[in-house]
Amino acid sequence: MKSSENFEELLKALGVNVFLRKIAVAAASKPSVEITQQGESLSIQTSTSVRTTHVSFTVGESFNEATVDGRLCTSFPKWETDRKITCEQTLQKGEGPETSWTRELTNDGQMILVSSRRVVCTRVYERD
Ligand code: RET
Ligand code: NA
Repeated sequence: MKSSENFEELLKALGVNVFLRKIAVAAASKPSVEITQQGESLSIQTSTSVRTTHVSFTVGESFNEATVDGRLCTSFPKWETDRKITCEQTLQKGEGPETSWTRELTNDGQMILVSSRRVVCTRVYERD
């Protein structure tokens, strides 16, 4: 990861308390992300010292994942352009904030992840 903006602010907007936020922010500063793609199907594993998530999905089909603050949600990924996926999330239980993410590959080989719930968190990754 090359840069990260507003990650803590996003967790705050999601209601994560300051103690857990500090732990999450420290861990999320050194993520390791492994993405594999076969056609319309992607597999994304994001690892940190305190939390590792793994999602597999096909663009155009809903799937289950967790929001940045760890709540189960149903996600619907679609192509916004041929290099960008937009994904809207709906919580599986209870009322909650509307969250979404986008992932985009730039022409110079970066991957830009944007996560939001009104607050917009932008994280830029480069290939290892
Ligand atoms: C939660 C809940 C409270 C406790 C902890 C958390 C940790 C979250 C982390 C998220 C990392 C996200 C990344 C995203 C993509 O770049 C779920 C907020 C410890 C570590 C790396
Ligand atoms: Na993020």
